Amino acid sequence: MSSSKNPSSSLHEKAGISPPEITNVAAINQIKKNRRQQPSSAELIDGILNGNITSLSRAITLVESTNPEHTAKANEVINGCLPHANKSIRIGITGVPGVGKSTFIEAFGSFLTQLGKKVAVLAVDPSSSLSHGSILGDKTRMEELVKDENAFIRPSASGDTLGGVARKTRESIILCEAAGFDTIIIETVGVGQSETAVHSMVDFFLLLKISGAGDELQGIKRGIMEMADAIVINKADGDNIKKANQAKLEFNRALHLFPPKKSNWQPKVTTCSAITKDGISEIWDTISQYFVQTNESGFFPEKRKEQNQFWMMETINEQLKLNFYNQPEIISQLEQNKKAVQNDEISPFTAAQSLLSVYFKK
Ligand SMILES: Nc1nc2c(ncn2[C@@H]2O[C@H](COP(=O)(O)OP(=O)(O)OP(=O)(O)O)[C@@H](O)[C@H]2O)c(=O)[nH]1
Ligand SMILES: [Mg+2]
Repeated sequence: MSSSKNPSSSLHEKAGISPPEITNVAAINQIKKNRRQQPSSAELIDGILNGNITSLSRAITLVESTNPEHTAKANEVINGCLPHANKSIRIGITGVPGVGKSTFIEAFGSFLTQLGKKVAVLAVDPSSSLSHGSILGDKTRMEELVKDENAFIRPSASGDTLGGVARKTRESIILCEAAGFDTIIIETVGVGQSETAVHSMVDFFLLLKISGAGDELQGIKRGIMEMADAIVINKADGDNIKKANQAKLEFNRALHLFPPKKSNWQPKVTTCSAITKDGISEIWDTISQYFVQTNESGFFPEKRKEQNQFWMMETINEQLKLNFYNQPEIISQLEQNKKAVQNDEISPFTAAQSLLSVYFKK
């Protein structure tokens, strides 16, 4: 019996029956043509520098790809775009789910495009591989902005590690800037370390809040308060206005207790409504003020230089870690060593050392 010879294959052909000819020549030619149509990196760079959105999207797809060939091409495109990037303001926006980030970005982004700005919206959300991209998920909340030809919205790269997602977003920032976007908004959910990652890739960090029952400062992480350049109390409309103003007072009082920032910028607290659009223009005034003040003091360009160095080191750390954990020898010995540590058979230090020496002897 032929199936016993090769039980794993389901592609047995009976002798005497010739395989079907591939007849759809037109389809094959189309596939070949499409392959040829993949633009070269020079073409992509050219397209991006001319503000072509298709080129921009294609380049971001390359950045997000895990295929080494794509990564190499993405690197060429990024290097070609780098001299044309940097002329922008990068704004990070964070806040817990439901605070109104998407609605706010719709209102704020539309306000900016009406001022003649070109706005790109990106996201860092390592959990979005589950929800298929938080921004994409609620593109309906950004109906106006999605249609706006001066806005570009890209959902979060579906993610492996936070480091991976953050790197992809940072590279996408460069591409967006080279394509002429002068205001970059990076959204993140208030989960885990993603806020710290976003903070280290933006110039201005905005924390969205809503007023609660007078216990505004409860449960808010000190680290996030320290990172914020502005705290905006959203949903200040209808019956909520009074409570929002009280929250504003409370946050202001709390912020004054923090030591001065390295930027010498005194964080501002404002209220707004992403629905009525009250307070939206004041937020832009605050950000513009920050831009002027930190450029005059030299802090703005200095911070970007520091961030570049930070991301260089992060990339090295990330790659080293990946390389270590992907070695077959490490994979096969790691679990064993973990168990031995758990059972007190070996000290954590010795266990780590033995794995590291396996790695370094390679
Ligand atoms: N009254 C009022 N409602 C608002 C305002 N902004 C947002 N909302 C409502 O709050 C709800 C959540 O808004 P989203 O914009 O989806 O909030 P989000 O922070 O993006 O939420 P996630 O994407 O889940 O993290 C929606 O029902 C909005 O209509 C506002 O300024 N005033
Ligand atoms: Mg949202």
